[in-house]
Amino acid sequence: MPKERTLVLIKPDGVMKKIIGEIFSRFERKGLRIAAIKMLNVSIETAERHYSVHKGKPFYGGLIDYITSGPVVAMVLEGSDAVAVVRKMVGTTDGAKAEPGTIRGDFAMSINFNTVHASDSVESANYEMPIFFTEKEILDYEMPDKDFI
Ligand code: 3AN
Repeated sequence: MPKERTLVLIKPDGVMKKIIGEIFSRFERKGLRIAAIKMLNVSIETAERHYSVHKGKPFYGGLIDYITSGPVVAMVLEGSDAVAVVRKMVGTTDGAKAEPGTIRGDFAMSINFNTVHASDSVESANYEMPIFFTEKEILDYEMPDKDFI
C-alpha cells in the first residue's frame, strides 16, 4: 500500500466536546503518524477555499458559518492507505447514522455538527493540506516502530 497523507480537522463542536485528546489518541493508537498539528480560528476566506466543492449547495452557508464559529484543530496524518483508513475511522457524514466505533458514530448526532472532517481522496488531501499547512510545517520523521506498522 502506498504511503499517503490526509487532512483531518477537529471541528468547533469536537473542540467544545473536549475530545481533542480522544481523537488524537485513536489515530495514534491505530499507527498513523502525525505529521502536522495546528489549532486555529478559520477565516471566511480559508473556509471558502476548503469547502469550494460545496459552493452553491443549500448547506454551504451553514458550513462556512459553522467552521468559522470557533477554534478548529487541523492535522496531517500519514500512513499506508491513510485516506481510506482515516475515512473509515471517522465514519459516514451523518453522525446519527455513523457506525458505533467510528468517531462520528461515537461522538456526533447530526450531519451539521459532525465533529471531524477528513479528506475523501488523495486529490482532495493534496488540495486541502496546503490550505492549512505550509510544506515546512508538515514534518518528515520516522517512528521507532515503523517496521511493525
Ligand atoms: P464528509 O465530511 O463526510 O466528507 P461531505 O464532504 O459530503 O461529507 O460534506 C462536507 C460537510 O458538509 C459535511 N461534513 C457536513 O457538515 C456538510 N453536509 C454534507 N451534506 C450535507 C447535507 N445534506 N446537509 C447538511 N450538511 C451537509
